Amino acid sequence: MLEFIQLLNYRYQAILSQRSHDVDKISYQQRIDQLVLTEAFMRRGLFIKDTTLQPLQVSVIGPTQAGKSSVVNVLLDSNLANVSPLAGHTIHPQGYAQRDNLGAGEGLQRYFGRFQQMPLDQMPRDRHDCYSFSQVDSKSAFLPDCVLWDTPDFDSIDSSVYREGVLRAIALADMIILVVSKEKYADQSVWDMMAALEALHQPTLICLNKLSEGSEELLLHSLKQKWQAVRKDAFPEVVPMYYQKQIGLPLWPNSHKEVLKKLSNQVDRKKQSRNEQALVQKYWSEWLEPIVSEHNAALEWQKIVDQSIKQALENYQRDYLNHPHHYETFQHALAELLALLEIPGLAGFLTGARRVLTWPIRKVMNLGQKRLHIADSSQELVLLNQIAEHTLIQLLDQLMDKADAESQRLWWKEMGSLLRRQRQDVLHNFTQAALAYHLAFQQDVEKTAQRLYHKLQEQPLVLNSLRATRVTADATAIALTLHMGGIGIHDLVFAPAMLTITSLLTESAIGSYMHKVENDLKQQQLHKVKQALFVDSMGKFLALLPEQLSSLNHFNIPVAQLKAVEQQLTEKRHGLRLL
Ligand SMILES: Nc1nc2c(ncn2[C@@H]2O[C@H](COP(=O)(O)OP(=O)(O)OP(=O)(O)O)[C@@H](O)[C@H]2O)c(=O)[nH]1
Ligand SMILES: [Mg+2]
Repeated sequence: MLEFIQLLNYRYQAILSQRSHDVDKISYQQRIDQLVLTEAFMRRGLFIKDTTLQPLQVSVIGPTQAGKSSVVNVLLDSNLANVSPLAGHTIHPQGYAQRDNLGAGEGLQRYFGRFQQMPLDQMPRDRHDCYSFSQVDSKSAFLPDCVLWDTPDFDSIDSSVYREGVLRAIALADMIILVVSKEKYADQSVWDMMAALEALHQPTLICLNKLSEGSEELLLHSLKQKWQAVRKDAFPEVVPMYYQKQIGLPLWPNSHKEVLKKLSNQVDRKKQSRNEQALVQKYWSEWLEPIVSEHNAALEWQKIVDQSIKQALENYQRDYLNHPHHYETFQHALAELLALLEIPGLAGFLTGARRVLTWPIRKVMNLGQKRLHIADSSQELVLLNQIAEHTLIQLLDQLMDKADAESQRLWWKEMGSLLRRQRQDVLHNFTQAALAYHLAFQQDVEKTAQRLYHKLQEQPLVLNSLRATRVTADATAIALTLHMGGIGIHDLVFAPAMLTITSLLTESAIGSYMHKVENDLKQQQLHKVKQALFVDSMGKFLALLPEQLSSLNHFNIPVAQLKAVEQQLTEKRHGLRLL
């Protein structure tokens, strides 16, 4: 699951950077934030599992200039956190562990991943992928044993560049201290953030900073309303803070000395994996919305492909198998039959050729060459290639229509250019597959001839009358010429002698058997053409086309992968940590 969240995050970021013109930037950015937060929260799951003696992690968060760094200094009784009147002063997560917490930094680097740990006094202002971790000498009167994190703001103009650091520092926390000032507490960014954090179930305290005498009660009331508008959990305790001009720091009131220690009793790390699962479920359908749209487009594409293939096969039947003039395969089988019959009168017609040929003819024919020659002159192959070309043209037209009219325009547009680019290759592969089918099918043709031959042998009358006619000898000569490459199959079909033989057989006692054999042959042919050419060759290529879409512009997450992850989400009731 963690890997899948990372993958989603990468894809969202890539797509946002490539296609900021045609996606809803704001919602994409929100989802990226949710993904970063969720990923970090899951990493926290690993962090607290690996290091069971981890001290509490407490993060001080809030809008810029609310006084976060000042509150950190007050709590630690130090001046380590840099305070400045310039907005966006703190730009890195900065952790402070109290003296007794030796080893408190253990596992932090793993948690922060690509963020680099740096000494506090060397934090670079031009890099945002770092954090610091320091030990503080003093022991706080207000804090339980913990690592206290000062964090960057999440609302200033520049905050988007260091937002990931903020989210990581937030997701790490067992407890949150939200610092707001009277100027900032009502900002939308504060309440958007607090709404997003509800699913993390972190016990929270609010510091209401920069208070002036007399404003406290009114602000408290308003603050509570704001909280209740975005969160269902109880309104947290609020620490009112007034400024101490002499020391330049706000004062933590003595009345609230124990508040953080008390709050730490509410921390329950055992609920971590359940909370992770709930967090993922909360956003799941929102994150997957564009992925599901891609899947729907792919399904629609598959329907279009299936329909085109169905149409192509109908054309093949209409223009070849069932076409009275074009269909030649069965005639070819008849020609093979005549060769099998070895008509005695043939010798006279083949005087020259007989000397060259050693009878029976089947033994001397170079089968491979014969087959190639037959394929060369095949009307069927010409027609199949035409149908393939026509099918691709129609598919391209449909892709263009979709790119003009539907949602997922870019998806359809890119599918169109992918297919256009590869059209020649598809056709080439189709032609090769058609040739291979055609050559292999000669075996079926020969088997058909055998079937007829055996039938004829059961019918000596028909056989004898066949042998007795001169026209049979003519037809056989033509059939042999076909074998020798002297004529093409199409000429054979129209040769008068062949036509006569065909009608002779059709009208004979084996006429209905002939029909049956012809129909069987057509069925086999249809089946093989469908499977080898339109399903295995063209169909497979077209079905896999969406997978070739660029992962920079599209999510390209296969349905099966999504299904597997979704199953994890519903099945693992004990949480995601195991995944
Ligand atoms: N008047 C008044 N000023 C305060 C108070 N607390 C902090 N300040 C001043 O407000 C300014 C900002 O304080 P910081 O603690 O740096 O605020 P921050 O939230 O860390 O700000 P960023 O790191 O920039 O996001 C500083 O000049 C502080 O001296 C307060 O309670 N009252
Ligand atoms: Mg600061």
